[in-house]
Amino acid sequence: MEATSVAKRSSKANLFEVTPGAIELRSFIETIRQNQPEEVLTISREVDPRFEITALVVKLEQERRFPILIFENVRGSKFPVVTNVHASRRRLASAIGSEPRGAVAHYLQRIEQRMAPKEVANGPVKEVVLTGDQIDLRALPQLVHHQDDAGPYLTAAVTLARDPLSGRLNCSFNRLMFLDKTHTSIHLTLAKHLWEFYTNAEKMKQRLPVAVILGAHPAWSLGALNIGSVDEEEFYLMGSLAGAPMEVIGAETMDLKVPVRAEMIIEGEILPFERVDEGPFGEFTGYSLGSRKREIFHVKAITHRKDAFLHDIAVGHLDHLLLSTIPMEANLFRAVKAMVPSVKAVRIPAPFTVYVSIEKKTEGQGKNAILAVLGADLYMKHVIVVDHDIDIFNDQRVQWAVGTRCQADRDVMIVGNVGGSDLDPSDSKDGVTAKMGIDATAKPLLGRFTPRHRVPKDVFDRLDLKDFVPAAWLTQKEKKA
Ligand SMILES: Cc1cc2nc3c(=O)[nH]c(=O)nc-3n(C[C@H](O)[C@H](O)[C@H](O)COP(=O)(O)O)c2cc1C
Ligand SMILES: [Mn+2]
Repeated sequence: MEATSVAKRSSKANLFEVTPGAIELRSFIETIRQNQPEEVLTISREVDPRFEITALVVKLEQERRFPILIFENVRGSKFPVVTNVHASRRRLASAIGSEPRGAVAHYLQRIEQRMAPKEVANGPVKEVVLTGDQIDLRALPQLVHHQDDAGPYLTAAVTLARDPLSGRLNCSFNRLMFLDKTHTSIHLTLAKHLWEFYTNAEKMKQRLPVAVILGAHPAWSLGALNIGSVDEEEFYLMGSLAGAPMEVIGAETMDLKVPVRAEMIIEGEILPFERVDEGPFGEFTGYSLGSRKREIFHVKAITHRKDAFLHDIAVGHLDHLLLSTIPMEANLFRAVKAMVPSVKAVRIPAPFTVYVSIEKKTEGQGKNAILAVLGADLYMKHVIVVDHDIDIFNDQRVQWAVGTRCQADRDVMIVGNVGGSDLDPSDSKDGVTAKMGIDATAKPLLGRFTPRHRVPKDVFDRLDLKDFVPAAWLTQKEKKA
């Protein structure tokens, strides 16, 4: 395998044309390449978009390496492919100007303010404008990610749409399966915002115009994934998260303004009343699933940069999981804090699962935290709440708390027949699921719970191991460790 690390190139040899200081994905990658050259790997050898790109992500993952990957030569397409951009928490946090540990707090702080986009007269995403017969989606790299996938998919599609009733804007990620030159399917989770807009349009027998943004700066992607009220328009949080207004320009075929510094915009409409077989597809759950009749997206225009690349997300791998986790944790932290002001941390360790630590000050707050989580996120299914002395980044400590502070008949809440994710392989009811909360806080309060075993502090502080154990034994032990 001839893999050329861009680290070996001169620092002047930009991968793509970049505008210094511009908020755009390519400049973000270029900055990473200059500061941490080992985190950007350019592969010049031709790859088959069918499985090979994902296979290389998986092989690198097994070596515990998570670079941004740039595939210069993708069989069957003139567009290079960039993937794995979000596979490092440090990289993602840096996109919003944060350190990895403070990313959730920083995210919440930045989205407190909406930032209006700035309209500009022209920009790179309009360098090539394709309409009518010029449109051929098959010119794009046809990535098939996993073995049982129903076909090639776009996985880094950020959708922008307007509610035909309220006029509000929404952004989200939605997977698109290529169907033909001008059609894809689109996966709309039931009860999520784009589905809500779509059902409003369908009721009015209208098509729903959608602009698909490809090649989003990671701060925009984190903004698109913000979870909140349908009235919280993600479009106005993307600039806040990036720290500068998004530059936008009118779309060709619809009344929407799109980011000029994206790599590509696909404009189209979701058709009312029409459905097509979509899926199965290897998803964030780690399973291949989800074959259903789903909506159809009809493409009306494609605009892109002259030297555009196709942004892919290594679906079901770290690239995907880290990206969606930060906004979900931020939303849940905010939601729990509204009920339990002394919440300490929130972590999503596995699909549909969340750990929360709180400094419980009054009885019942463990269950308040559970209710807050289950009321604030469609996907979350299992919630474990622990006291603040438990490090929720350590699964073993969480299990210890469940084992020693929880009585199932008193502390476990189960609510059946609740809306959830239609991609949960354990349910057979297309997204209708059971939700469970485990209150593993000490009852009634940690301070009044059976004490932990401990040696008296004065004795502990007084003793020095060296006075009791031969020095040679101590060093020997250290060497082994
Ligand atoms: C890479 C990626 C792909 C996703 N694909 C879909 C999808 O196909 N359908 C969907 O409904 N949600 C998908 N999501 C999740 C939604 O984008 C996410 O729940 C979003 O917050 C929903 O927006 P809303 O709250 O405005 O409805 C995906 C998320 C990521 C990170
Ligand atoms: Mn929304």
